[in-house]
Amino acid sequence: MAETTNTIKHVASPLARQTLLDSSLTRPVAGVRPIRLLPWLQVVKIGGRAIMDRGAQAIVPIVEEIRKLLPEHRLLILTGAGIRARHLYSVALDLGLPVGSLAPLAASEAGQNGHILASLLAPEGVSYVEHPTIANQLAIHLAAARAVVGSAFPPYHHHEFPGARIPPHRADTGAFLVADALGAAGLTIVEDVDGVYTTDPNGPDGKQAKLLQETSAADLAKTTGTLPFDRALLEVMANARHIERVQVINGLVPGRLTAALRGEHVGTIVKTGAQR
Ligand code: GWN
Ligand code: ATP
Repeated sequence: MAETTNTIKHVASPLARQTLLDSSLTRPVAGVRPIRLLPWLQVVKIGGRAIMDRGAQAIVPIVEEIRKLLPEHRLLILTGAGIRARHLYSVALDLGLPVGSLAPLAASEAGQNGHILASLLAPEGVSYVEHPTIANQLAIHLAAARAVVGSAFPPYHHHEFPGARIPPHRADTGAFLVADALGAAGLTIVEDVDGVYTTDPNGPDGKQAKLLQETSAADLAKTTGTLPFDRALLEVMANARHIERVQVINGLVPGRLTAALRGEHVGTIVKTGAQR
């Protein structure tokens, strides 16, 4: 056999020879906190049903408020899907479509709301940016503009978890996932109620509903009632790496978003599992 000179450079890697399935082995390498990609970014999730579906009466004031906030903050504004997705779910479920088919259909409604919002902020240099742009080119867009708008839905598509027929990871979860992955300064969830209550304030027991000033993902996970955001968000919050708290606020009250972005406590603060 011909003699060969082996010139391959062996790069030492502590994970090269071991299984990725044993966390006690991977922890020394994978257990460190990831860097913050955009530590100055504020992420704002605008409710599809809570704000966008109400049309001009709710959208115009929030657009005015965002416009005034632009000199103070650099924003990733993400929109939820709203009522059109609810209609879509009922038609598609009636036809027997699987959750992986429903997820992108509902996501497209979140995108439509984003396009609407971005159009109104266009004079300020704000544009709608696509999912791949959020993934790879957010920094350049935010170097050119104070804010961009995108869809809050995560682009899971046919990779959506099959545990339920309605996609469990919707706009609130998508907004949190991207905020935490970017190591953003904060996430504010804009609803049509003052925050998280002990029970749905618009439900049959609404009179007994009490506003929670502060709570945690761990405490909410022990409850079984409804929440003003996706329940799957609690599980994602438990494993957060950067975002330590999320504030849920009422976007129908002028000034609440401005105050929340200035760090004031004007809604419900939900603590996550992320530690300093
Ligand atoms: O279409 O409004 O992005 O930003 O989940 O995928 O269903 O897509 O399947 O860049 O990739 O409808 O076309 O649509 O909302 O998601 O986008 O206009 O491949 O800019 O083409 O990850 O916007 O859209 O719906 O967000 O949430 O072309 Mo839309 Mo959404 Mo646009 Mo996006 Mo999905 Mo793309 Mo995507 Mo699809
Ligand atoms: P999307 O962005 O997905 O379209 P959204 O966030 O705009 O949706 P909903 O998903 O309807 O809107 O969530 C807000 C609603 O949640 C409130 O109007 C309220 O009636 C309801 N809700 C249910 N349970 C609670 C709770 N425990 N506390 C506060 N609100 C609750």
